[in-house]
Amino acid sequence: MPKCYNHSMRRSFLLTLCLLAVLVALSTPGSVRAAELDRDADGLTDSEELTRYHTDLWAPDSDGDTFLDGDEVFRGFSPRHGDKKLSEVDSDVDGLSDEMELVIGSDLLLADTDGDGFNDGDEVKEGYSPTVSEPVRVSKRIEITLKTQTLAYYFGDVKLGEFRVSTGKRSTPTPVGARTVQNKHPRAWSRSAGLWMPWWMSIGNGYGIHELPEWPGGYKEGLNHLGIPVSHGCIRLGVGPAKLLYDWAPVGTPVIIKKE
Ligand SMILES: [Ca+2]
Ligand SMILES: [Ca+2]
Ligand SMILES: [Ca+2]
Ligand SMILES: [Ca+2]
Repeated sequence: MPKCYNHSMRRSFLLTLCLLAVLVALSTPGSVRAAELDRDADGLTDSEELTRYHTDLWAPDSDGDTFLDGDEVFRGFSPRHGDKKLSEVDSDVDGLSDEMELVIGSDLLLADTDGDGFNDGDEVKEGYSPTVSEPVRVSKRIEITLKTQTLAYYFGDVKLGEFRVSTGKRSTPTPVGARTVQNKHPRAWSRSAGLWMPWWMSIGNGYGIHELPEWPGGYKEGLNHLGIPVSHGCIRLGVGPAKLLYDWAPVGTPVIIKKE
């Protein structure tokens, strides 16, 4: 009799242990699973939809343009604004595009992410972190790689973007080295070359970064020259990127020119 009693006690004890194990297994990794859950199967996890993209975690196509939220993000389009690109929309009108906010880590729908009284866009423009309420400085810099004919610009360690450029041809090469933006002019005239240089940023010794040049007769250097070193030594940028960089980089911004 006591033997039987012990046996049933042991069995219920083992059953309780099993039940506990199942409960622990369901609760602890459950929070991890919830973070990775993609309940509308659109390629974005629930937590990404809630905290990063501010999309509908129950609707795979939040803006109803027939494209899935995840596909839109993957291809650089906004999942909240029809056929607009992330770089073309500024959801919270704080001066930073949705694309920039995602790269920097600030909130798409909060104009003042860190709640310090300064808008995200103003903080980035002035060189402060928009995600830390203390006045933390973040350095800006421009890097040009001659071999790849590319220009990248950075906010701290974060690469904000990269553009194709045209640097100096073999007979008039762009010198490698570390420089700074020394002065700026929206439309500078080159007396030596006889051409206009829109969105001019001088980096010293007559060299500069500017938009594809324009001749007095109205001819503008073609976009097809970007990616090929054909300039007199300056760094030429396309229409769009030139003004973007001009507005973004204050006088004093370091400019690093590397061979490769
Ligand atoms: Ca989802
Ligand atoms: Ca969509
Ligand atoms: Ca914004
Ligand atoms: Ca702020």
